[in-house]
Amino acid sequence: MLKIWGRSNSINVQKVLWCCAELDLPFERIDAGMKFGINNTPEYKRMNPNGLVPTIDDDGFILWESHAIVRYLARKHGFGTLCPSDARAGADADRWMDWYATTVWVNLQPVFWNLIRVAPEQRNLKLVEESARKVEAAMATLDAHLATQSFVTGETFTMGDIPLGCAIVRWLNLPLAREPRPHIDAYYQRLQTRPAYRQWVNVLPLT
Ligand SMILES: N[C@@H](CCC(=O)N[C@@H](CS)C(=O)NCC(=O)O)C(=O)O
Repeated sequence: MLKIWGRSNSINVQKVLWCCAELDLPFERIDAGMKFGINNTPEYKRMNPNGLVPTIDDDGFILWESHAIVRYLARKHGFGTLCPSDARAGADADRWMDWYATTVWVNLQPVFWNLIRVAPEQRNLKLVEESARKVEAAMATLDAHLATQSFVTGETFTMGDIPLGCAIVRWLNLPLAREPRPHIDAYYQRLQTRPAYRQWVNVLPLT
């Protein structure tokens, strides 16, 4: 059976768990990372030299990097659905996954980390403010994109929605002032109709 190492409140692990649940794929999850440890042991680092979660073992095939894992599982078990079979639609899904990494999470991560994981007296509020401004700019782009379609690549849910769906729940539930983004709000509502999203990603309060 597919094995997944990673604590379930990690955004990168959640992408993989959500993907598996969308694909109805059975898996065994081993808690690892932060308070659970394991990820810095020599045994773990032989699988994943970064010492980060998630890592998967699919019948002897070891893979790390959450987007590579999502793409692999979607291609293997959801080709034509979660992983678009058309080259252009696939590139479109890849584009939004990459955009999440280069433009959204790189700025949302310091906001999330400071407001949720750092003690109030130790928060870097200047960094939070600067980063949140950059996230707003990205959210304006996403909101405009979602004005004319239900999901990031069109009218059907694909792997392209997985990283952004994980980011959205965090962004919308952080204790922050945000610009109104009606199309992102509607997207978030749409994602919440998916049992796999409710089970693994839309888990509140944020931790
Ligand atoms: N680019 C990697 C990043 C992995 C990563 O940063 N994982 C974090 C959790 S979200 C981690 O392992 N942190 C150390 C820990 O949890 O102990 C991916 O997408 O898989």
